Amino acid sequence: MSEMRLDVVTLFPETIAQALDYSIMARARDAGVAEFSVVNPREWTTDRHRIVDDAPYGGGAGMVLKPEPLVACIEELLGEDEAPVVLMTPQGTPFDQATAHRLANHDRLIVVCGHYEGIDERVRDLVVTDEISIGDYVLTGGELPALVVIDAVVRLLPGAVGNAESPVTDSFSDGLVEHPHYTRPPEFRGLRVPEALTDGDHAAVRRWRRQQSLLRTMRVRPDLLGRAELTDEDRELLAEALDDAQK
Ligand code: JDK
Repeated sequence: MSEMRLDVVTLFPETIAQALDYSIMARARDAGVAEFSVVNPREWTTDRHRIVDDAPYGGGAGMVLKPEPLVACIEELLGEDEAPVVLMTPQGTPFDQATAHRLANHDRLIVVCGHYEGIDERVRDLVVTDEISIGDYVLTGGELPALVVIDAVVRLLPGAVGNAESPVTDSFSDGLVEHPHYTRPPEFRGLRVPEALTDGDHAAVRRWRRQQSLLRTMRVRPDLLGRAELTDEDRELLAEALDDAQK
């Protein structure tokens, strides 16, 4: 089990460094599961004014990140190693749990944040291996998306605090959203915990959870239900629930 090395390339290193100093990232670092470094491509500029951006060729609003400092920075980080170089961008492939698993299988990862209107296309051509979007909305930069990806990847690493068993039973690992959760008290403001969970019948608990998971997925994520591989029991549980709802 080897420690994963994660490098984050950003013009705003304090944002990333602060976030890395708490939650799962800090605990992973303390546990020797992951090692983080945050680098600023401005350090790789060679001009007196340390300029990282410029106006877009062809005109238009906003600034574009120049290729030289970014490529020099990423190439120095890589050295002779091979590692995914992930660019955060609204134009990327939608991030999902399967991508998190794939990235977690590498022993190194370089995440490039970007800012302004984007980066010079030649950075993509030369060093970027993956382009990832965390969703169809536009943020001001790649820093928050990078933290989302890093959090999702790091918690999958062997020895990461809290990953003892959860990744296997995680929502999405079977393509459905999770069933509802309850803890004490048995009644709160007139709302009772479902009897199936308190009767001590383990088979009933399992069936109830599966049924709730299927119902919820149908309600909030019909796209997932369409892709999920349902068993005959799943179909029966769903039919039964829909039947009950009719009454
Ligand atoms: C990295 C810069 C800000 C980029 C122009 C025009 C329609 C927007 C602002 N999932 C997700 N959301 N946002 C990001 C992300 C934004 C970033 C950067 C990631 C670096 N920005 C930005 C592009 C535009 N573009 C067409 C979409 C505006 C990732």
